[in-house]
Order: sequence, then structure tokens, then C-alpha cells
Amino acid sequence: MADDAPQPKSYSGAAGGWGSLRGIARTELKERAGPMALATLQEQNKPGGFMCVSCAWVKPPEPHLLEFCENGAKATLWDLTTRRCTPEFFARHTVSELRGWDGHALELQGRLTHPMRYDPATDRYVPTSWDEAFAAIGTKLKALDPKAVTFYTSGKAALEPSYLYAIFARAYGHNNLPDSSNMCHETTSVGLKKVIGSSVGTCTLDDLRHCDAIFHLGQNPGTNSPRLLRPLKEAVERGCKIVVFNPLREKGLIEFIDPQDPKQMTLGPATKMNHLYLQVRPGGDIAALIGVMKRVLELDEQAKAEGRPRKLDEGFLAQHTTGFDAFLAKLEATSWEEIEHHSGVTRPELERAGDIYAGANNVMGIYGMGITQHVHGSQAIGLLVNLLLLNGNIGRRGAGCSPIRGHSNVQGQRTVGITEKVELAPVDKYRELFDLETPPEDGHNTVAFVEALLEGRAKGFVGLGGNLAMAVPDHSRVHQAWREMELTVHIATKLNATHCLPGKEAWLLPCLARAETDMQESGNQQVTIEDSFSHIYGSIGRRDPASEQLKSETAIVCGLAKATLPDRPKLRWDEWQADYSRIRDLIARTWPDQFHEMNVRMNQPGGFYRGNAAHERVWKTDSGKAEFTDPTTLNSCGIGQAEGRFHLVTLRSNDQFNTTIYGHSDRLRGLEGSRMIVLMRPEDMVARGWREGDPVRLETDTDGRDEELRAVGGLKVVPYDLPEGTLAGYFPELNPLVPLWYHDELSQTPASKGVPVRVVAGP
Ligand SMILES: Nc1nc2c(c(=O)[nH]1)N[C@H]1C(S)=C(S)[C@@H](COP(=O)(O)OP(=O)(O)OC[C@H]3O[C@@H](n4cnc5c(=O)[nH]c(N)nc54)[C@H](O)[C@@H]3O)O[C@H]1N2
Ligand SMILES: Nc1nc2c(c(=O)[nH]1)N[C@H]1C(S)=C(S)[C@@H](COP(=O)(O)OP(=O)(O)OC[C@H]3O[C@@H](n4cnc5c(=O)[nH]c(N)nc54)[C@H](O)[C@@H]3O)O[C@H]1N2
Ligand SMILES: [Mo]
Repeated sequence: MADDAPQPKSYSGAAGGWGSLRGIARTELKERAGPMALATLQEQNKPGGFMCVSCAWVKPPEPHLLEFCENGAKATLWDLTTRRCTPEFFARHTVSELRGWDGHALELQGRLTHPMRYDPATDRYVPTSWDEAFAAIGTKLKALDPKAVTFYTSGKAALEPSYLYAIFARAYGHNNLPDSSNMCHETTSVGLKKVIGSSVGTCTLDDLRHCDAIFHLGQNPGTNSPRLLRPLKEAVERGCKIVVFNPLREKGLIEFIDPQDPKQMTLGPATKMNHLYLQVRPGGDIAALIGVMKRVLELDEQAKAEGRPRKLDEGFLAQHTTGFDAFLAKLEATSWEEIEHHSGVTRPELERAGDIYAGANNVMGIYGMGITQHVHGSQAIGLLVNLLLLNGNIGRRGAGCSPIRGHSNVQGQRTVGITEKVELAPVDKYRELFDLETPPEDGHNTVAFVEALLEGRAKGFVGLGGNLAMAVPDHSRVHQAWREMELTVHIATKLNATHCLPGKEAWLLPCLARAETDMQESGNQQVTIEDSFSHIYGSIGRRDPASEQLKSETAIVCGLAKATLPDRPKLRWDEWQADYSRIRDLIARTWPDQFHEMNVRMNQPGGFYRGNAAHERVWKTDSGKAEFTDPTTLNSCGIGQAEGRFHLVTLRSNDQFNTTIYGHSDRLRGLEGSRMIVLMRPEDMVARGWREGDPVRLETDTDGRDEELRAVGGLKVVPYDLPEGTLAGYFPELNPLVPLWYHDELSQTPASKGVPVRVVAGP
């Protein structure tokens, strides 16, 4: 490269460290969370306290003095802001005007304070009463065909409101229960289930403390689950080897300073977090894993020939798995040349990874959106499982497969009945407990809902949290259609862009945040949530609510259900609202194996583990065994490489939580100031004669699969260390580029990590 070529951006500090504390302080100042904020943070993730509203990482039984991270603190402070988005604010601004604001500016108005109704005559949200809102929404829902109405959930609402929301949907007459996990770990729910019979991870914290190698694919703990960094660091310190697969060199997987370790904070040095960093190209994991496994088999052959201990667990393979021979044939037939081409990684690097696998007794596989958000994401999960199966690395201490979940209760919502698939709903229990017949046909997942919306079949929408119109693919098309719905109802803490797309009748129902007191007839209510390791914890808020008008999510679901459904003796909405322990009793009766004595066990330190069959080597698959995947492709992207076509990775920064943008600093990547950027290899910039900051536009290149013009302009190009053929930029700004039909083949999870695009110079 020439001397004056653009230099890739990077952050000189380690993940964690003082930078993370400054990150918290800045948000606190901006958000004016008040003097009680620190006291509230000290209760976060502790028994008897409230559970973090950010990610779904474990709350350990012996919490640290401050058991929260930069992002958990930001999320809490963001909820506890003293700013208020009042009826006066809505009186000052028409909804059309607010549609021109960006998401950050909308949320910065603070907490919603009153139930609001959209008035089409003035194009404004106007204050209303809860009674009026419930009655009018109930009347409208009764008038609509239930099958044309969707009840969305965004992964944050606790088990209690989620359980009731699912019952409400089914009693009303549909299974249209998409949730944010449809855009996230649905690939896990379907793909992992297919191969090991479990829709969630098999590991617990104990496994993380006993593994000696971790294969870490497509997950960014520094940004998205910072509390995972400390257990990873402890693993490294006891000799565990971490192999990372990621197109970007993410800081948290490179070096980390524990902000809660005073010695390391003052004296350093930072902990080096990986033994091998493989910068795969987008979707390159399938080929890369095949390369790793080729090496493991070679080492096994050598060991066998020399009479040394084997690298494969033959007993396990014979007793517990199926499909190994077909996969072996695929492995042998795949050349190193193909592997290097499709993975973007060299043979020696992959062989080193194979050596690490073969040299470890207990291996864990950890993964995130870099694996799930691809057209062949389910297959990539299958390949990771193949690797683990080779040496029996599932269902024993220190080993297993661990998807890192996103929203704080996204896994739990699925556990308690939020699903569009009838086969996953507790249909018999609904009949027994509530005389409730579940509608027989499957409902909409997120993609099916958006399809219905674009075809004019969706008439009503109720959102229990979330910002769905911004989070979905193809969102510029979605925005026009959204306003055609007869009814839109949002249960929310803060104003967002989806709320500014009111249907013909539209309501904004403000709810309590998790850190706030939830006073009902029987006193302040606890709720429960589930983490990535299938532990269930009680959570209780103690802060004064942001406004006297707020209701809890549970109370709002009960209010809506009562106003919509005819009286049924066994649907006791008032009693459930009065005392949430009654809802937990129902959850326990619905799934007694997992939730027995829930009201007691939820308060034990570290919560309770609801168990996992695959963890015990019981495989609830079609074959009754763990199934090897025989891949049909070597790259997870749905549209392959071609001249001038790049694969775009849509990213999150440490200064956002999904569509909630706290600020414009992506500190861990050394990127500051703007989110309208495209990261590009310096070589690719030089080839085009571009300099940092030059204006560019991205256009989707569907290889002729549809005629739709999808483009996002107004972007600036920034040099960044990326594999060949790769671009990166931010979610949700770049969502208009993701075609709705470009999704995982099994689960329909949008493929937001390998979007085929072209880059065009100019604004
Ligand atoms: N601060 C913060 N925390 C969050 C969130 C947030 O927005 N902000 N969101 C929450 C939610 S809902 C979720 S689901 C999780 C998401 O957390 P993650 O699962 O970490 O998701 P992403 O940051 O979207 O992408 C993860 C990584 O995948 C890499 N990647 C992209 N393509 C590929 C590929 O083809 N192969 C491989 N191996 N890697 C690839 C990217 O470079 C990135 O580092 O975080 C949760 N926590
Ligand atoms: N291109 C691209 N698209 C993606 C992704 C990607 O990586 N790339 N990631 C996908 C993923 S993993 C996910 S999970 C989805 C996220 O999709 P969503 O879950 O729909 O979006 P969020 O941004 O998490 O929702 C934020 C809003 O939730 C409301 N809210 C916040 N807290 C609460 C609360 O306690 N209660 C209630 N009732 N409301 C609350 C606020 O109004 C806030 O504006 O986006 C997906 N879309
Ligand atoms: Mo997510």
C-alpha cells in the first residue's frame, strides 16, 4: 500500500478499563438519572435486587460488588432519566414532524408519562385515560379478524406478562406471536434444535469455569455482553485457549482490563483474550470449521497409527450421533483450496485451530449474530455442533454449545409460550387450566408479519416493547405499509420511530421500567427473567415510577385482555394482576418439570436452572441422536461473491442497544462522531482512489433476484481492517438494504450479516 494510503481506524485502549467507566459517566450526565442512580445500580443483578435490562448474560450466585457493565449501567440510567416525554411535548409536535427526527432524538425526550391516543385531525398524540384506551382498543380488536392482528414482543418483558400475553393472543384467536428473537437467535431455536434437540444452549457457568478451549464465533462480548469478558478472562488465566472467528478484530476479544480489578486498572497490563484470531470473511465459518475438522481428523489418524490416545471419541460417536459417515465423506471431498477461498482464512491458521481443538479435553462453542444472521446460518450452527461432537464435547462438564442471547428475557419469553408455532405451545395445559382451545394454525413470525403487512393483510398490531418498523429488513417499504393498519398499539417506555407511524387508530401505552416499583393490590411485585444459561431469577424494582400514570406491562396486558375477551371464569385477569405469584403458580403448573416451586426457587442466589436434556445427553431430535450436518454450501451467505459485489455486515456499537442509540461513539472500534459510515478495506479504497470521509452510497445487489431498488446514501467511507470483499456499517441505519426474503433457510431469521451490496461514489 502507498505511504499516503488511508490507515485503518482502531482503538488503542483495551476493552473495559477506564474507557468503560467514562462511557457510563457520560451517559449519566446526559441522561440526568439523578442522585439515586448509583444506589440503584448497586442493586443490579443481585439477589433481592432487579435484573439488568440490557443483555441476557448470567447473574452469578456470588455477584461482584458492582455486578454490572458499561452497557448494563447505560441501559438502566437510560430508563431512569429525569427527562419526561409529556402531553405538552406531543402538543408541540405533529407526528409528521416527529417522523423527520432520528431515533436518538426521539428517545432523548425521556420517559413517556401518559397514555396517548393518536388524533388524525390534528396529526398529534393527545392524552387519554387508561379506561378510554382499554375500552376503545378492546372494541376495535373485537371488530377485527383476529388472524389479521399481530402481537409482537421485544425480548424485555418478564415471564409473567409474557405468559399472559400468549394466553391473551390465543383466547382472542391467533398465534401471531413473533418476537425479536425471530430476527436474532431463531436460527438457534430451529437450527440447534434440529441437531441436538435443544432450542437453547447446553452450557452453564460451571462449564465456562471448566473448559480448556473455547471456539468463539460471530459474537462481540466487548460491546454486547461485557459481563462475559470477566469469565473469559478467568478462563484465559487458567490456561483455556480461545479461538475467535470474526471478520472484525473486535477489541473485547483482543485485550481486556477488568474495570472491577483495582490492580489491573492502575498497573495493567491488559489480558490478552485469544490464542488465535481468524478473520473469516462474512459467512466463512462453514468452510473454516470444515478446515479445522480436517485437521482434527488428520491428527486422529496419526494418533491411531502411533497407538496414542485418539482425538475422536469413537464411543460417543457410535452411541450418541448419526450422520457422521456422510459428513466424513464431505470433509474428505472438500479441498483446502475451496476451504481457503470460502473462509478467507489460510490453511496454516485453520490447522492451528485444529491443533487447539485436538489438544483440549473440554471444548465450548460460543456464538452470536455473526453465525445466526445468515441465509445458511442454521447450517453454520450445525457445523459448530459437528466440531463439538467429534470429541464428545456436548453433555459433559466444561463442554457444550452456548449461543449468547440478546435481550434480557428473550429466551424466557419463548420458554413461557410466546411462539407462533402451535407445536411449541402448551396446548393441553391451556385446555386443562383455562378451558382454552389454541387456534390450530401456526401464526406469523416476523418475516411472515411483514409479508402480510406489505400485502395489506395485516390490520392490527400490538407491540409489547420494541421498535419493530426499524428493526426489520427492507424497512423503507415497511414504513409506508405500517400506516395503513386499522389499529396500532404500543406498550413502551420511550418514544421511537415505530410509534411515529400511527395506524388509523393508534395508542401509546406507557409502562414501568424494570427498576421501578410495581405496586399492585398485594404490594410491590416481583417478576422473573431467564438468562442465556437457562437460569430463572426474581427481579424487583424499588425506584419511584417515572410518572403516576404508568402501569406495569402485566397490568396493561390484563387490561387489554379484559376489554377484548368475553368473560371466562378461568381467565382471572384481575386476580393475576393483583398478585403475580399466582401467575408464577400457573407457569409452574404448565411446565412442572422445569418450574416447580418457582415462587420459592426464583429467589435463591444465582436463580434456578430449568434444566436441558442435551446437557444430559438426551437428544430430542427426530432420530433420537445428535445429528451431524452435511453442509450443502461452504459459505453461509445466500448470494455469493462476484466482481464489485461486497458482503455487508450490519453492526452494533457499544453506544447503542439495538435501535436505541445512546450516542455516536463506537469507542471499542475507534470510531467517533457519526453512524452514517461504511467501513472498507484500505486496499479497496486505494483501488477506487477514495479517501477517508468521501461520500458513498450502498445499493443492494440481489444478483437479479428482484427488481426492487434498495439503497442508502449519505454515507462516508472509513478505512478499517476487514477481510477481502467485506464492508461493515450500522444497524438499524442500513436495514433498508436487507431484502425481506434474504433470511435463514430454516428459521427465516433475516440475514443481516452477509448482505450483498455495491458501493457507489457520491452522496
Ligand atoms: N451494547 C449493546 N449490547 C447488546 C445489544 C446492543 O445493540 N448493544 N443488543 C443485544 C441483542 S438483542 C443481541 S441479539 C446481542 C447481539 O450480540 P452479538 O451476537 O455479538 O451481535 P452483533 O454485534 O450483531 O454481531 C456479532 C459479531 O459478528 C461478527 N460477524 C459478522 N459476520 C460474521 C460472520 O459471517 N462470521 C463470523 N464468525 N462473525 C461475523 C461481527 O463482526 C460482530 O463482531 O447483543 C445484545 N446486547
Ligand atoms: N440489520 C440488522 N437488523 C437487525 C439486527 C442486526 O444485527 N442487523 N438485529 C436484530 C436483533 S438481534 C433484534 S433483537 C431486533 C431488535 O428489535 P426490537 O426488540 O424491536 O427493538 P429494540 O430497539 O430493542 O426496541 C427498543 C424500544 O423498546 C421500548 N422499550 C424499552 N424498554 C422497554 C420496556 O422495559 N418495556 C417496554 N414495553 N418497552 C420498552 C422502547 O420504546 C424502545 O424504543 O433487531 C434486529 N434487526
Ligand atoms: Mo437480538
